[in-house]
Amino acid sequence: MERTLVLLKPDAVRRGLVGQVISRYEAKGLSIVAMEQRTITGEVADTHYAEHVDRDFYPPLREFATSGPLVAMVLEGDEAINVVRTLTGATDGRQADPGTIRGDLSLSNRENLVHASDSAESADREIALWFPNL
Ligand code: 3AN
Repeated sequence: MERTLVLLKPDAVRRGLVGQVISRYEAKGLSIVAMEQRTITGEVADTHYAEHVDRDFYPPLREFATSGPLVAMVLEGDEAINVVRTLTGATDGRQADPGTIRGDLSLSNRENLVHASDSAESADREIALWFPNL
């Protein structure tokens, strides 16, 4: 069993897609271990996106990530990290494959609905950041 961190970003909450996105992960067989809606500060965004803080695209991403409530969750299942990345689809919703969450529901590379840990190391770091009591 593996655990991964998923964020349903502020666009998912604003667009009323939280239930639909969670349903896809649940239907796949993943379990929700923890889940909470939060509005984050810029400092939390900087820690979460530590590897991107110096990139050109980071200031608008920071603005977006802090623009309203998001839903953070930990999902668990066999090969959960890769399974969730595959269900989520490529970063740019315009290029993501149909059938994926981003491919079906996003037309943007910033407002792409979901964040999902990209490796075991990222999952450990991100779960500790978002849910330190797990
Ligand atoms: P992913 O979320 O698919 O792992 P990362 O980690 O490369 O993608 O990027 C983190 C976030 O940064 C993306 N979810 C997206 O919101 C934003 N992002 C990445 N690349 C760009 C870009 N070229 N322009 C705008 N936003 C971007």
